Amino acid sequence: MKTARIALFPLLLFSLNLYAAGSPAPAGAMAYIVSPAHGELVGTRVKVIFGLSAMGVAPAGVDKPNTGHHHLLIDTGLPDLGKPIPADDRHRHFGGGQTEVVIELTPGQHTLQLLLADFAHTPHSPPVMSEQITVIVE
Ligand SMILES: [Cu+2]
Repeated sequence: MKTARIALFPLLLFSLNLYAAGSPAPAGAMAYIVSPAHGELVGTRVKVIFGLSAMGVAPAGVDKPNTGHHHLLIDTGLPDLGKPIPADDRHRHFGGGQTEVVIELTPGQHTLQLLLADFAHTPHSPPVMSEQITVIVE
């Protein structure tokens, strides 16, 4: 009885871990912001162009290996990478497979970061994200 319990414990931990993490990402996968550039002076309407290498874009809900959809994090750090990304003004989902967006920003300094996630909006394992960049809105 005692042996069985000990043997089950790591198995349970392993399956919980699988459940929490998103779909696997291939080695070398990278998300990046094509535009604007880090430190760029921009207007209040900003076109953000999303870049992705070594993976493909697929709409949310489509469970296809090595794909995901973009999320733009605005003025916020990374969310919990083991859970679906929240959906609000600071965590914008592009579940249609979009690769660019025009956003409105107030004058001042803002941060932007891309985070790819799988069909269920959970970041990949390992996570595929861009650097966080800063833009200055005039
Ligand atoms: Cu999403």
